[in-house]
Formats: sequence, C-alpha cells, structure tokens
Amino acid sequence: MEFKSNDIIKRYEEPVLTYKDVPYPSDLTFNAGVAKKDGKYVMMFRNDYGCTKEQWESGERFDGTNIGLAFSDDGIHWDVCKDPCFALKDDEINRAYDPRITVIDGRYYVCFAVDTKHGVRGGIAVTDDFDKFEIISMSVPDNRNMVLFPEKINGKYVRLERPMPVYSRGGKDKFDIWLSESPDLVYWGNSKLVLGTENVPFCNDKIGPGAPPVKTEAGWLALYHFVDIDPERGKNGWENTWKKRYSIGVMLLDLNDPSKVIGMSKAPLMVPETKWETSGGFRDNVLFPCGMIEEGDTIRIYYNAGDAVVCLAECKTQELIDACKDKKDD
Ligand code: BMA
Repeated sequence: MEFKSNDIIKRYEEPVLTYKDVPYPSDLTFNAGVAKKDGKYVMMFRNDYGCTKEQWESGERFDGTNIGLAFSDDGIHWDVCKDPCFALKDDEINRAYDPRITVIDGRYYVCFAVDTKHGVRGGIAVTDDFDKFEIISMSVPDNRNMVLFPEKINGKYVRLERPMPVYSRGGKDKFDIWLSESPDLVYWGNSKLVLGTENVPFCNDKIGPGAPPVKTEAGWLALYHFVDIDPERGKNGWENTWKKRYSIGVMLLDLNDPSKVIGMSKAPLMVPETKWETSGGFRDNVLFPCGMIEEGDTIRIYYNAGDAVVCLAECKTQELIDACKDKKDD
C-alpha cells in the first residue's frame, strides 16, 4: 500500500484563500469552516496575525488569532469581509480558533477550539447573520476538533470530538475520535468511542474529526485527519523542528447510530503532495480538513495546507462512498 493521495481526488492548483486576500492584519489563513447560505458560500477561517516567518525565526510570536469571514458565489473565488467576525480573549481565554460550521434547521452552528489558561476547550456558538454569535456551550479541557452532525439523530444532537487523554494513553499523543449526544446542545453525554488511532493504518500518533459529516444514502461520510511522526524529520516549516505529518482519511458512519464505523478506506484519502502542502507553510506537510460541501454529485473538501492557506479539492460523492466500502474494516 502506497502513501499517496487517492486518484479520485482532484485538487485546485492554487489556494482559494491566502493572507493576501485579507484586508486587515493577517499572516496565516487556514482551518476554514464552510457552509451554504442563501445560495452563496460562507467561510469562517482562522487568521493568525502579527508575525512573519523571519520574525518567528528570530523569536517573535503572533500578536493574536481572530476568525475571518468570507463569502463566495462559486466556492472558489472568495471576498473577505472588512473585519474579522469572531474573537475571544479575556483574562482566562487566550484565543478561539479552527471554526467548523454546521447548518441545523436553517441556523449556523460553529464549533471552535479555545485555548485557555487551564487547557484547551471545545466551544459551540450559533449565529444567524455571522455578526452576532451566541455561545451555547464550552467543554471541559482537554477537547477540540468538535464537529456537529447537520440534523438530530434519534431526537438528539450529535457531535464528533477529540479529547486529549495524555496520562491515560501513555503520555503520548494517542488521541482518538469520540461521539457525544445532547438534547439541547448544552449538556453533552452518552459518549462513545468511534475510531481508535490503532485502526488507522499509517497513523503512529493521533487522529481527529475533520469536517462536519455529510449525509448520503450509504451512511454519514466523515473526514478525519491522522498524524504520523517521523523522528528523522527536522526543520519543516517555520519551527526549528516539526516531525509530524498530517494527512486525511475518510470513513462511513451508520446513519442511525453514527458511533458505528460501517466502512473506512484503509488507504489515505489525501496526503501532502503539492508545493503548497509540502513547502513554504508555517508547518509543512500538514493537511487539515474543516469543511465539506456536497454540490450536485460532487463533494468539495476545504482543507488547510501547511497551516498557512486554504485549499480546495473535489471528488465524486459515489467514489468517496466506494472508497470506504472497498476497504471495509471487517
Ligand atoms: C492541530 C491544531 C490545528 C493545526 C494542526 C496542524 O493540533 O493545532 O490548529 O492546524 O495541529 O498543525
């Protein structure tokens, strides 16, 4: 089995969003949640600002992170709004980042990660206009990469999530994908393990949910990221040493009980290959998907390349389903 992207994936050559598109301070634009709104596309993206590569290498750090907002008619050409739409910072919270958008009953729910003085928390907010956001819930540390399913399942809201159990997983990044449900998006429980790192070939580190799942007749299509560490890797981006590589996998979850994996591609869906993915990024060899949109018979995947830019890839929905079924984990 080769470590290469599946041939069903067609990438757009150039990123769909870079810092150059942003009309306020911006150095890295990545981890973008995407949804459809009134026939248009809407994107919320992470914007790290106030530090260039040269400054970083001489010891400076970013001034901050906010979340930018962009709209597009075709999902390819984006107009960034003149101000960021969301930021959290107070005595306890350092920043909110990595937004993922799910539309439920016409409202826009955003899951995001929050760095706090007492650990990383997962937040959920709701908006109708991408201007006013109401925070609905915040998890205990350490949890992030939360994504909501686009409808209630058996009367409950459902999310995938990725707790970070360090002590109980041998002090390593052996982090797995979990599912929790809620009657009201505030109280979460009945948690179940969905996928363990050991079930993902090529992964010798952690995994996490990617974009909010897409419903198909065959099951919920769910992307995840998986990480392999190579101790031989050295400088690989802005940092002096970056030994991880982030790639993308795909699985199919049961429509009625999405804690059950009913299909999974044993080969990677996407691995870092293009110049945007393997060089010139903040962290090279990072692919991190946060948005997935079904457009006709096609799935669009919005992913971060190199923790620096937002890129787009497409594939036929049926081919993605077949990729999960062909290599069923049985
Ligand atoms: C994860 C998160 C993401 C980031 C990714 C790759 O752990 O921090 O925000 O994109 O690593 O560096």
